[in-house]
Amino acid sequence: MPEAKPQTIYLKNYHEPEYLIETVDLNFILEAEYARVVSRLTITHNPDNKARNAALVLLGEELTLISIALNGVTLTTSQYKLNDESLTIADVPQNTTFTLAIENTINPKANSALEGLFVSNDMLCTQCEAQGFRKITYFLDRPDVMARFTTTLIADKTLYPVLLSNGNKVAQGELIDNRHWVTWEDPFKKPCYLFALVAGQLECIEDHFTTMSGRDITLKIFVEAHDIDKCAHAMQSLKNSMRWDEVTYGREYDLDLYMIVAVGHFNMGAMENKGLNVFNTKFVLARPDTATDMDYEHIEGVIGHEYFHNWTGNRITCRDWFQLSLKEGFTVFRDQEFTADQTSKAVKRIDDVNALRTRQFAEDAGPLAHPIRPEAYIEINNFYTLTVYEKGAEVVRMIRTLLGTENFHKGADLYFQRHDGQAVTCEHFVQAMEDASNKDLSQFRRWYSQAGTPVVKVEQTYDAAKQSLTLTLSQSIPGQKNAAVLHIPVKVALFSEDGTIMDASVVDTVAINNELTLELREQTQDFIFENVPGTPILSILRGFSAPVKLQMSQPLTELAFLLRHDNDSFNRWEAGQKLTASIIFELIDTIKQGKSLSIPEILIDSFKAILEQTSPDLSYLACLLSLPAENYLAEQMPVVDVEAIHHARQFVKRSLAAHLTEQISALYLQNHQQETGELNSAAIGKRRIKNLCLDYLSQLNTDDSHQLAHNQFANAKTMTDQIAALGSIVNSENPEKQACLQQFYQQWQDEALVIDKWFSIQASSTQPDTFTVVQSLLRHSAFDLKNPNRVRSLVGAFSQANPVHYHAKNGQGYQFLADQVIALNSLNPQVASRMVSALTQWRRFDKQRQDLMKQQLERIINTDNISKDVFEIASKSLA
Ligand code: TYR
Repeated sequence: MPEAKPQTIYLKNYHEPEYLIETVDLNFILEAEYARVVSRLTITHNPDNKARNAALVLLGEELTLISIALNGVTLTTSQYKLNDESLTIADVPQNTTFTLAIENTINPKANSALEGLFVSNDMLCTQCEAQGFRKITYFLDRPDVMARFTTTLIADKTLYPVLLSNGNKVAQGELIDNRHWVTWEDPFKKPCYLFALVAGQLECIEDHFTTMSGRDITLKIFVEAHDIDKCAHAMQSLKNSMRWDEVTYGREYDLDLYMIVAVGHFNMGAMENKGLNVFNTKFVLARPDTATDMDYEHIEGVIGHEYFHNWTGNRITCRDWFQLSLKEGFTVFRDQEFTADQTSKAVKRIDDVNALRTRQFAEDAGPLAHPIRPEAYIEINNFYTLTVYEKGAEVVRMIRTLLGTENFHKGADLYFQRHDGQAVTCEHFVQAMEDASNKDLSQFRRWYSQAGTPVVKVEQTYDAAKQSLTLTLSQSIPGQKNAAVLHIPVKVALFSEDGTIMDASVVDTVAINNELTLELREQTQDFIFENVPGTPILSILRGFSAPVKLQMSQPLTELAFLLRHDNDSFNRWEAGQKLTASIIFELIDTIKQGKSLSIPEILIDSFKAILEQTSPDLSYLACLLSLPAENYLAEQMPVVDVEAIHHARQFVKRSLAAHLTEQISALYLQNHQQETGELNSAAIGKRRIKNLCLDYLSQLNTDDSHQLAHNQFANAKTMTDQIAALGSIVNSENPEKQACLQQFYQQWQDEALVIDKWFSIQASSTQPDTFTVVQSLLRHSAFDLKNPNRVRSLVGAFSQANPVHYHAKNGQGYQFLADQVIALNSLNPQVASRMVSALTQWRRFDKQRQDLMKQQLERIINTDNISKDVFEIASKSLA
């Protein structure tokens, strides 16, 4: 247990700040093991807060205080109170602005939590969201206190030739003793979580962007010297993002300089600090031979995400951390649409829904379920969740669906116009959408306060005499007491047997190209379709129009029909997923009865038809040919049977490969022959489908399939091809396995991000020796518990992407994970608590596994000095 019982913070207790900070003048003397901070604040009593004479409470953690002066007069120790979390000054002026000068020191090198000021390789950098600024100096560390920052950095010229902070560089100079200084000024008010500084030996690439109003912006990407040849894609992505936000949302960049710095040690993906984004190297560095096509796509997506935050997050920020989805949900929605426009809309939607359904749905059904606007937290870092981000984005998407694109953009414009420069709430966002469109969103607002994934049950009755179809939709949220009745947009189309769409209508419902958006607002509601000439085949929840689970029975023949004919790219894919999933579930039953397995013709025929099809979007065809993930299948079982899922799914994969070897091989060759290593979407599509074919073929474990994988590995022009081949080799009985792994390591030992792949491919292997391999990788000289990317690539991959081995019956996987969590707890609580997530779903498993997982959770909770982060996740999951 932690020493004092961790406190819970509630949304209902929000109150306005008593004091406001107008300006912040920061002065840093930087060394790796010792940084001195002088902070001069101008402070006023907040006129909006009626309480007078409140003490001034500044938050600060892990700081060594040297001195405080109020209006130039040094305070004696009796004039303030200091504890582990705050500095309180009881008596401060109420009617005038006053200044406070605080001097303190910190030790960046000792900071393995990577929050506040820390060291990555040899550079110094900061991470302040959510509450890291208080580890730099004493402050009103809350997002509704917005101030203007000026920052001066002083450091050794040789060790730290580059000194960066937010805004514009306004002055610089040299000092004696080989030191230099730079002053940065950020003209925009911002909350302290958007503060950043970076100091180090960095190289940069530079480019320019002309904004829609003709302003010239300098763009710079800073990296360590040996990475300078891997920045071009990030730069292009930044320019694409800037243009896209102008064209799509009419938003222009506001400073003259935009900087991105890539750091090797980072807890999350990236951070949108004003004018100075700090990125995990994973989302910046790319060269065709070191990064996969997916890496390229993710880099563009994350660069876009952080860039879009400049308006949705920085210019307009959150009033308090409960409103996190205000900036993150909206910004994820924006980056999803950006990527969709840059790549394939169909594939992007499928990838996003896949991620949502396998991971967010599990979170929303488990002990840590929370609404996209949570009501309570112990540690806010635990609420950077899939729910706040991904479900938050789905909620924004539903608003667009309900309002229509045009009204949605009017709403966005109104939101920007009303709230620029403010710290606001989710309610302000919905209000702007409502005001701009006149659409009543009162019931829709419940999505912000209701946790859990709704189940929508679908029943249909066709009346041939009346030529009408009655669709009965009912909603419920399993596991949530007194669940609210939500306002759910359900897009529907009806198909005739000949594959054409029917021209049916529903009263008061607009149809666009014969697609209707039904608005489900009741617990149970009938929708009557008129003008339905024959029994229709229903395509429902098109485009995944709401984050819900559908409950309906649809015969395999109808699913196969939709897989052939649906003109909604999402639902066409979805039909294939449902078809395959129901076959896998039947096989699971067969396994349990101990009978022998066989694969139905309908699946082989459907796959054969897709394999023989041509399409300009090969990435999409690859999605159609992909089986549902094990985690997604697990989501749908009352008691997860990891082994049966794995075996049934593998059986399907192997059988398809065996029955369709000829077609799959042909498709492979056809798309492999002219591999040029290009990065356009046609070339990416070819690689995606080709590597899927390779994966199928390697299930056959024949000499031919081994040879094919090995050839691709040895001659690969891109990392996409090399790692796909290595994956196939590692997951089969390929005799070249050890040699390839060794060769890959030799080839890439100096590229940290590639070595991460080397770890994770082994950690997620389904081969029988995986656990032993994982244990030995933990002792590998390249493994480092202090590097979050490395931890995720080994511990994360094993516990989150390797269900069969992680859930081994004897509990060794759970124990392994708990050991790592306990070791990480004192080094990096944020990463430790993320790793606990693989234990939180224990209720989903059989009794024996439940007990083993609970034991490990209890062991974790009883660790000495358990962090708030880990304590909150572990204790809530046992409650
Ligand atoms: N705001 C960041 C984003 O773009 C996420 C983030 C949060 C990054 C906390 C770091 C961190 O410590 O999503």
